[in-house]
Amino acid sequence: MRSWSFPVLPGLPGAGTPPTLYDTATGGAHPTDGGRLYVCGITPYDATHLGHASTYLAFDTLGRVWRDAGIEVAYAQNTTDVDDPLLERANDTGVDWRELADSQTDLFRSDMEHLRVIPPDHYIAVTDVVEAIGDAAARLLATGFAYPVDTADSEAGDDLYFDVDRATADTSWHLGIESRLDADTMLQYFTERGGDPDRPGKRNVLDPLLWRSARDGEPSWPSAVGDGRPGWHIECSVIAHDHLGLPISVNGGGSDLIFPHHEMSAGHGTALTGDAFASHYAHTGMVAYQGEKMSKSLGNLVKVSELVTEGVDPRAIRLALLSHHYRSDWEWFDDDVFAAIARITHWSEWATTAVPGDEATELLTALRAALSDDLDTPSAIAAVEAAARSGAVPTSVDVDAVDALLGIDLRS
Ligand code: 5CA
Ligand code: ZN
Repeated sequence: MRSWSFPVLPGLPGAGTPPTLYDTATGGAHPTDGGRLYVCGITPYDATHLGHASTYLAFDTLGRVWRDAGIEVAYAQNTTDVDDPLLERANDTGVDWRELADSQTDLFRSDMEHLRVIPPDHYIAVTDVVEAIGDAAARLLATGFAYPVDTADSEAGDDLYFDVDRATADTSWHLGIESRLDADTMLQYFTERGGDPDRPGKRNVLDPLLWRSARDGEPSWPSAVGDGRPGWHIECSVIAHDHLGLPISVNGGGSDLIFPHHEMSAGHGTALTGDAFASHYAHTGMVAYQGEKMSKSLGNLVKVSELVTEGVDPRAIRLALLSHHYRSDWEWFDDDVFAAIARITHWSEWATTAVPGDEATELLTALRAALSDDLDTPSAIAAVEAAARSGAVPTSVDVDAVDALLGIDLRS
C-alpha cells in the first residue's frame, strides 16, 4: 500500500551513538540489536489523534537516531483495515467499511506528512495480506497450535483459536514472556481489549481468536482455512515475519498493546517459526485529554488534522508532543500548543542567525547523548532551548541537527 513522502533529512558530521531502549519484556534498558522495526498501525475508523501521533513520533525518533548512528533501518507498519470496531462504526454511520478505512488512512498519511514522520518501508493493509494470514492459520492448525471452536451460527464454519497452553509447553514462548503480568491482570486486559474469555469451547479463557469464519453481513475472504477474516494479533505476526524476518529488533506500539496484543503476536510468530518474535518490546505512554485516555471509543479526541486546519504550525504540534518522554503517561491541555508555537518562533529567529559550519557542535553532541539514552526528547529539547537562549551564534550544523534528530525544520 502507498505510504507517504519522505521528509528531507540533512546529513550531520560524524555519527551518533547506537541507542539503548527500555524493553518491556526485561524491565530494563539495553542496546537495540539492529534496525528492523515493526510498529502497530492504526485501525482507520477515525482520524489520527494526538495519542496516535505521539506514539508514531516516538518510533520516528528511534528511526532518526538509528540512521544517525549508521544503522540500516527497515520499518514495517500495518493498518488494521478490517476489524470489529471499524465494521461497527461503518454500520452505525451507514458508510461502506472500505470507504471509511480508505478515507481515514488517507487522513493518517497526510497527518504523518504534516508531522514530518519518516514513512515505513512497508505499509501493509491487512486486507491485502489475508491469503498469507489464512496460510499461517492453516500451519498453526496443522501443527496443533490452533484448534477449531464451534460457532452458534449453523451456517458458519468453525472459528479458530490459538492454544496458549500448547505454545507455552512446546515453544520458547510462554504466556507472560513479554508482559510479565499476573493471571488476574491478564484476564482483566484480555476482557477489556477485545478478548472473549467466556466463549464456550475454548481450552484456556485467554486463548485468542486466530480466524473468524464468515458470517452474514460481514466481509470475508476465501483462505486455506475456509472463508472468513483474520483475528487481530496474527496480522502483525505475519506482516512482521514476511517483511522484516524474525526476530525483529523492536516491536513497538502504545502501552495499551502490551497485553494481549504484543504477547499473542509474539506467541503466533514463535509457534510459526520457532524463533523469538522480537529482541525488544517498546511501549509508549498513553496521552489523556479531559482526564481520560484519549481514545476513539470515548470520543475525547484532539485530532492532528483539525489543529492543522485551524492553522496551527505542525512543527509546534510535533514539539509539544516530543516535550514529554515517550514512556510517560501525560495529559494534553489546549494551551500546550501556544507554548510550543512561541518556542518555534523563538528557535526560528535563532536559526536565522546561523553561520555556515561543518564541524560537530556542542548542541549536536548533547542531542545525540540525550536521544541515544532511551530517546530522551525532553532533555534534547532543553538542550536546544539552552542554546537558543545562550546568545552564542549557532552554526548550520546546529540547525541541521534539530531537523535531522528532532524532525523540526527551523528554516521553513
Ligand atoms: N491497529 C491496532 C494495532 S495492530 C491499534 O491498536 N490501532 S489504534 O488505532 O487503536 O492505535 C494505533 C496506535 O496508537 C497503537 O500503537 C496504540 O497503542 C496507540 N495509541 C492509541 N491511543 C493512544 C493514546 N491515547 N496515547 C498514546 N498512544 C495511543
Ligand atoms: Zn499490531
